[in-house]
Amino acid sequence: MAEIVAFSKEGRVGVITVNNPPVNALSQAVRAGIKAGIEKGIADADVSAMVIICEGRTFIAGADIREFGKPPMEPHLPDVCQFIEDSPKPVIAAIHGTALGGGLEIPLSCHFRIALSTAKVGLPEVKLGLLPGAGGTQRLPRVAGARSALEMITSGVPVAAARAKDMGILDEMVEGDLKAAALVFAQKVVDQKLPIRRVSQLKATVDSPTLFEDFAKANARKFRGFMAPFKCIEAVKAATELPFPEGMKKEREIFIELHDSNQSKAQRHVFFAEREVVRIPGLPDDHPTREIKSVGVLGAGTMGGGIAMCFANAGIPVKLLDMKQEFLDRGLAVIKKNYANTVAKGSLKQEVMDKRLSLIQPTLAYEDLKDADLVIEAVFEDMAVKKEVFTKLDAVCKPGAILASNTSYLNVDEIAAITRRPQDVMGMHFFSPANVMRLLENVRGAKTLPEVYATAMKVGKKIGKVPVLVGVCDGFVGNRMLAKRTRECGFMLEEGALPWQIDRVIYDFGFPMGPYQMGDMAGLDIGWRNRKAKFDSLTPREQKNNLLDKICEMGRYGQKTGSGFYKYDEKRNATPDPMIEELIINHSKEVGIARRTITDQEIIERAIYSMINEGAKILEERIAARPLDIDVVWLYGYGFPVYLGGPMFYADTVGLKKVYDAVLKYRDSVGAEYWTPSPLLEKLAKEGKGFYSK
Ligand code: T1G
Repeated sequence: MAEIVAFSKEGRVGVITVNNPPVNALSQAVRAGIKAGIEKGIADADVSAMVIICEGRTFIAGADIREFGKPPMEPHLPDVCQFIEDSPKPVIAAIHGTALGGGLEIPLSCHFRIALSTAKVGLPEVKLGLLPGAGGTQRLPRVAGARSALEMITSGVPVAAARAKDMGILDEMVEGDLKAAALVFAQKVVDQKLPIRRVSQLKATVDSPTLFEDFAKANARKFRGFMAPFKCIEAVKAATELPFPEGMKKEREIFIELHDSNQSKAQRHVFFAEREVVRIPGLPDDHPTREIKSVGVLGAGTMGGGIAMCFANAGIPVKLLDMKQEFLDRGLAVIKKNYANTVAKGSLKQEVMDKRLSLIQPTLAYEDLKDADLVIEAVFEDMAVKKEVFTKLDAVCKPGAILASNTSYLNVDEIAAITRRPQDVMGMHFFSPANVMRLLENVRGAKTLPEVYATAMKVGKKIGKVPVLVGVCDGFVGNRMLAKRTRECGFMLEEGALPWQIDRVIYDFGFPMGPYQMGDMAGLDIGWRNRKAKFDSLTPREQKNNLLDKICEMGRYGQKTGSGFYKYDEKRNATPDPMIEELIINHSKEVGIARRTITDQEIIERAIYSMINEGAKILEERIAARPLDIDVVWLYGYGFPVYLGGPMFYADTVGLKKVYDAVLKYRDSVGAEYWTPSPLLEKLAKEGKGFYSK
């Protein structure tokens, strides 16, 4: 086993090489190894300068996140950084790949920093609900200025080497052999007797007396609900006001506060959940999969067009089929407009847009799909139409082609059953807009082969999605839980709440917007159509709760018609509509419900705990294999606030006993047919456990 940190000498240069795959995370052994290497270099009279460099695909990518939550072990990273900076001999950091978090704090404590032009450097701790905890908030402002440091630290977005050099973070950008370049640089430092520059002794520049307040105000919306970004601002401000040692104390205080916070625990959970979710329990990571070299997409509408873009963006050729040329023309025009908008924003080059467009071939002929390795149908949400389409696909597509439906709730097993290849049929449920939303629910049918859904998981990742494997039921995971929230909010309107109160509470909880503003934006007619399709399966109370029907019957479909639950001005700004309030009050009278005050807490419990209870049932039925699958669905498909970790992680934070007691309360007040407690929730609550506690 190669040494995790090796010390070698090249002439008069001591080379400290880190080799801790996969990303050279700063585990205890790495921290101790770096410190030991610096000690050796200092002690060795033949060594005049030192280089810190890494093997593998990247320079250090940060502290070892797996160590968080465990008792910290010495040497602590801030102390290692200080030890490097105090070295009497110059230390040069040689960076490649992505030097992130502690992986940039180590170079900042070095006396010089060089990087390959392809490297990136960043301080992404804020994405974990933290702040750089080893001097990053104190040293970065001293080399790059307070404003650049604020932007980097509160966004967590890495910067490319060229930009980092302009900012003063890097001394030199190099090409080719990094180690050779580092040795040349080190020798130059020695030969030219370049003075040792300790960043902590520099002064952080502030380009405006109101920089920090202005920055907080300008980013208030973006940082809404999060603790860490505001704490980052506080720490950077300290770098401009306090001597370095006091600033470091301030940073340490804040780091510990954030580290112990529920928000950071949630965001660290999300970091690992997003990576774990693509692994299928019980299936080895290297389970055989089918190669997807070409794809067919049926339906050139909003969803089909977005799906086609996903594959073209990943360089996979797509045949886009529809029934009429005019549908294809319209679909391609929308795709072109989407790409053109991105080019106009400067985040896509024209030649890349042209290349991607060239990969999307429109066609009217099923015959053209005969060689496709995967075909995804995104036609009208009607079982008869789906069956007709799959019958044709089954006849045309080659053996081994995977046939997937983008249906958002129809029974995938019923679709598979009309083909001769049910083992190759599954659901691939994209979320609108498909070329933007990262969630992909891969629905495995009763007969779907593991090789088939393993392929869907792999290709989902390849096209930049966060794929979650789910089972067949009405609404799979996301929409099944959403239906409970929608029902409870509809009931609360009858009982005393108003749309704008519910929207405020759900928005303040952390969602991008509340259910009624969301409905107005998506178009109320979609929900209305779904309600009519399912009307016979609704309970009598749900059938009589016809507020949505009444609003749609007035032609009020939401933003696109200028009014829905809200009124909209020409800029689509929403205003509560007294007419809707009157309609709701009259409706309560019609259904004989005496209106009462509904508290914000009740709205949270009935909107969110109803989903948690349903999530527990989804786990019992093995529609989702793990609570993290449910969390990921809600984080990436519905905007569940990341600092709460997803509905199941949030439930653990609240405490399952509290959730369970609330479920019993609403079972008695709203009705057992809506609030039957999940046996799993009951069991865990009574055992004092959580969904995640072992
Ligand atoms: N610690 C532990 N494991 C890590 C890790 C880390 N920092 N980063 C990645 N991994 C694992 C990851 O779980 C996966 O494991 C494998 O490496 C490949 O990762 C004191 C406190 C570097 C851009 O936040 O952004 O420093 O699933 O699939 O897509 O101030 O990983 O294979 O078992 O993501 O090529 C700050 C987090 C830490 C960087 C590579 N640093 N990592 O992306 O591979 S806090 C970060 C990333 C800190 C100091 C503070 C990405 C990547 P497995 P991957 P990738």
